[in-house]
Amino acid sequence: MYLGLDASTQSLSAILIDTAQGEIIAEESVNFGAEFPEYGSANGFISPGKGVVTASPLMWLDALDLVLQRLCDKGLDLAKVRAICGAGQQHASVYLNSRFESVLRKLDATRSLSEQFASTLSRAQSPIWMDNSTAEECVEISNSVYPNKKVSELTGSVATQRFTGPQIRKFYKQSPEAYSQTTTIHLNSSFLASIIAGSSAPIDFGDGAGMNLMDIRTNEWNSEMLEATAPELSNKLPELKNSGSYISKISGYFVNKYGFCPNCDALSWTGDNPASLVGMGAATAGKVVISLGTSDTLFAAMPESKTDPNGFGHVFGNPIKGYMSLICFANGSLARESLKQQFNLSWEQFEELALTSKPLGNQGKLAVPLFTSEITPRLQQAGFKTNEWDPQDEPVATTLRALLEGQFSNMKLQSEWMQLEINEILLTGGASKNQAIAQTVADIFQAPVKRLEVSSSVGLGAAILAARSEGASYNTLVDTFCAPSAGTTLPQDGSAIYSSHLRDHSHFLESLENSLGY
Ligand code: ADP
Ligand code: XUL
Repeated sequence: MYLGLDASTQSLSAILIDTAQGEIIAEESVNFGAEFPEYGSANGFISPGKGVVTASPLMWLDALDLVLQRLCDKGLDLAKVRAICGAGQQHASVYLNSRFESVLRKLDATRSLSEQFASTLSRAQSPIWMDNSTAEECVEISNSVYPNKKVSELTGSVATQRFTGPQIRKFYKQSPEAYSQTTTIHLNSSFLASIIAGSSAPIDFGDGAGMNLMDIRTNEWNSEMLEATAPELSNKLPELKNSGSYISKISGYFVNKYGFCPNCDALSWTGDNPASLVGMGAATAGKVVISLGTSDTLFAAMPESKTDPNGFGHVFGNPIKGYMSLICFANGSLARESLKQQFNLSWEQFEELALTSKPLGNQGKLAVPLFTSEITPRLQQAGFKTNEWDPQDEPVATTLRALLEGQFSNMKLQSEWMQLEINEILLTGGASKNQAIAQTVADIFQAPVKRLEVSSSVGLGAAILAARSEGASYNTLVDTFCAPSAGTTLPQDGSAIYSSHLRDHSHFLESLENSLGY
């Protein structure tokens, strides 16, 4: 058996696969907001203002303990797990002091992880991918080292607010003493991999590319980018390695507490999007994935690195081979939830209303959700922006359709630089089961939409990387675990409407960029 862990924005999930039987043995999930109200993070994070968005790494550790406990409570024999891999929300960084390594080596199975690691943090909260408080640092970095075009060619992205380099620079400027007490900076993924291994883990090329610090051509830290970011940074970063690399045998903590075998391998983790690429069976070129988790993302394998001339898209390492291209939208599930709450709807009612609201194209009533500042394109927070119509004068269904058409028209327009030939779309993430959402994706992209049976393609991708570490072939694992679920394919509708709709949406976005761009 192989264990894949998915440490996402709102939850930590586990999936156990049996490659001999070709079966998924168990899926289990712990929601941060519901299980740990003491952290005050209903959706997995806190946002105290000024674009700052953080989460407690101790909350992630409590969730790790709880999800493993739940697997044990189900009667699963974790001694059969041969290797563990995982994936974390990208860009989130964890700041650790000199006690970290010694606590890692001497973990006590009678105490919780959070209790033991509390004293190892040199920064109590981790900035996460939703943070956009580093505009100044992005400008400083690109001014002092290379112009943004070169930063993008070198690191895969222009200097980007949520990326770890600008976040580290802000921490160094605001809290120089705490920065100097920081001996190691991990990502969410490499931090949790370290805990499982009981020793400091590497950062992989998938997640490393989300930092504005790694040279995507050589997969090494770039010394100029490091120097432009903060002093002594090269001493504080772990080494870089491929995802799913062997770190060590599992820490004794997990053997004693949850019954893992001491021979179980602890592997290096990756980011949630690179893992999802693997778990959707899309790590080889030709398939396009749209993931609707807390963030909405669109990504695809890319044999050669090609960067976004507009500066919104990213290139990350692909855990199987080569690269992946990605665009990420901040007004994803949380924007849909916002309207769902405002109109007091269940997801079933949301689905029904959005599905029945015809005609496609919403008779020209367009919308761009800006409940939080958008990153693709860069637009300031401004609520639900419409092209001169008032949602109060319209049925709820019209507003829901405007929201969904707005989200996916923007996604289609922003994906053009990737020059993808889209013959079908693989849809995943919490919102992918919603028929109205899936149908809107099919219509706007004018391609059929397929979905997988598993709820977490991220966890499945991690479990596949774990199985691969013992020699299983990726193609065989994909054939076994990643077949689209029968009966879930949705064909597209409305081709004539959507070409003119996209043109109108593009003009609307341009007008918003003139007034709200940052
Ligand atoms: P993450 O991995 O980022 O934590 P998930 O992939 O678990 O996120 O997706 C969580 C999101 O899925 C929630 O924010 C919720 O808005 C959305 N969601 C769950 N069920 C539905 C549904 N039936 N329709 C639309 N959205 C849904
Ligand atoms: C990708 C991004 C998000 C996070 C959280 O660049 O910021 O998709 O990985 O899911």
